[in-house]
Amino acid sequence: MKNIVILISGRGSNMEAIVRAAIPSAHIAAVISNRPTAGGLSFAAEHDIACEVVDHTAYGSREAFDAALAAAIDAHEPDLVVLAGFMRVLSDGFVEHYAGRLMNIHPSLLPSFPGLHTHRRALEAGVRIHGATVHFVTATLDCGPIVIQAAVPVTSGDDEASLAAKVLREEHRIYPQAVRWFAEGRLRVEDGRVKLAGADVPAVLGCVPAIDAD
Ligand code: NHR
Ligand code: GAR
Repeated sequence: MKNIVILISGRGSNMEAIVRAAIPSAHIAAVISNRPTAGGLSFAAEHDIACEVVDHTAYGSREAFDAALAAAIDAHEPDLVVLAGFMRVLSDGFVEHYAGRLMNIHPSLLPSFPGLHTHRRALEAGVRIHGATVHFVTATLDCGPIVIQAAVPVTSGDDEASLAAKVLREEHRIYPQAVRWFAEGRLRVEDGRVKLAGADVPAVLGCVPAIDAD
């Protein structure tokens, strides 16, 4: 059984998807938020998962916040720490401490659009394919080894909200899958790339033309 600690900042729908997946080899030991008002905390409490808040506004520096956050996390002896809509950039020391056991979901097809406001930037860039990426976290923001990605088409009627909704549906599919692979001990990182032990998942992807029917 692998102990998993999930970090959230808001709604927590990815955390909810991971909890609902009821992964046999994964125990969700705690949900920790940096915001006391995060909506996801009530879902976690209702499911009898230990909930904690480490409020970043109470700390004078990023390092002080990260040290308090790490202490709260380590009390649960995690095998894996999952960032699920967690919105604070983490210091190099924090990332180093959790090397190989810290995962994030990012709402774009990395390496495109690292950072914030990914759906708006994808629309501005005119990409025809957008999506989400689960990756291991390294010190360089949104640059760590990729575990799984899912793509969605961008269509002419899309705005930021519709695109975010399409991508979020895929996030809820791929994040539990990535956590399951980790919990089953099937992931390893070699030369900066993720290897999956056992059968590969079949991948099917169409192409999305530039001409949309209006
Ligand atoms: N930390 C490191 N070192 N490396 C990564 O890859 C990280 C990370 C921390 C969070 C998630 C990430 C995302 O998926 C993530 C990956 C927050 C920001 C940000 O700029 C950027 C990327 C991500 C999360 N946050 C602002 C900050 O000053 C605060 C924004 C807010 O509070 O709303 O930290 O996109
Ligand atoms: C998700 O789309 C996640 O990919 C994104 O925020 C949303 C959180 O939703 N993460 C980031 O933008 C990280 N900077 P959730 O709280 O319902 O899981």
